[in-house]
Amino acid sequence: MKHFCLITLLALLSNWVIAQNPFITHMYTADPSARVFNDTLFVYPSHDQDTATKFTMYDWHVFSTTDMKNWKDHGVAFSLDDVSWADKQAWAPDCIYRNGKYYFYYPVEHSMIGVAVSNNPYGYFKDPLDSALIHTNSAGVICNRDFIDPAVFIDDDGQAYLYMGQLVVNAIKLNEDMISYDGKVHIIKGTDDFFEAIWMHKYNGKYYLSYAAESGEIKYCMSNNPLGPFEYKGVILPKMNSGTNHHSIVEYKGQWYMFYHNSDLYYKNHPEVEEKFGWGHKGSPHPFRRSICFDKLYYNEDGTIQQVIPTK
Ligand code: FUB
Repeated sequence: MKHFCLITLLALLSNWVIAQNPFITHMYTADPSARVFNDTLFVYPSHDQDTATKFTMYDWHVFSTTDMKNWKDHGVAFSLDDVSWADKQAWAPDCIYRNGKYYFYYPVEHSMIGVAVSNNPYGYFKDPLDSALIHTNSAGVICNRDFIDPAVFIDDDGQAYLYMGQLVVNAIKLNEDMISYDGKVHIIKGTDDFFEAIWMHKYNGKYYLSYAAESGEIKYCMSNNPLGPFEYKGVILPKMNSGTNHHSIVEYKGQWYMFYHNSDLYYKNHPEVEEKFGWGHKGSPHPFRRSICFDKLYYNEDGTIQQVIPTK
């Protein structure tokens, strides 16, 4: 009995991780989408394998906190094992709540977006369609590149949008059921140097589209309309030491935060690998083991965003 209690206690403790940057250190995580559901902040990242030398990812964990210090790993929320129509590249996901259910949008095989549904924010999610929600061939749009990095947004009037893409920002209007759309793909204009990792949020009535630029920085633009056109505003996060840059922006308990990833943990765990170019430098190496971080984000009085300073 004593042993059982000690083992249970240790197992519970090992599920909780004390905050720091990176704030998840027992596994590699990337591409964090942060969401607030019922006063709890949830993070939906992708999961870099411990030995990865490519973006070979297979499943997604969910993490949560109520104090920005103690994080709970809820374990695998969804996995490619439960996707009948794809078997590789479980990349950057996102999740949203609507009408009593949680909708988990996930990209696979660098070209398709799926949706999985659960009654709670940490899964386990189930694929109701048994096929992609959208893929580059079904979209009927020529040359809008790959559908990756889905970012979901529900406007105040109840219309839900799903943004996705690499090199081109694509958006669809989701139907009320959140697992189908009206058949049209909108191409969003006004970004500068757009590469990938779209995030959409609204602040004081304005729409903010932020993204990873080809320069490696996170940049943003603003509009009065969720489908644009947008006006480019500037850089809000420097290039990281992780090859890729990917972020999300969320308000929690009155404070705005930016979540992002870097490869500090990988370099710490692998001192034999030289961090050749360091923080924010052009041409940094491209480790496929990344770790999620967060820092506070502030707006200026005119609604523009101040550049986030990454803390260690
Ligand atoms: O994690 C795989 C890919 O790397 C994501 O889809 C991109 O945004 C980049 O972070």
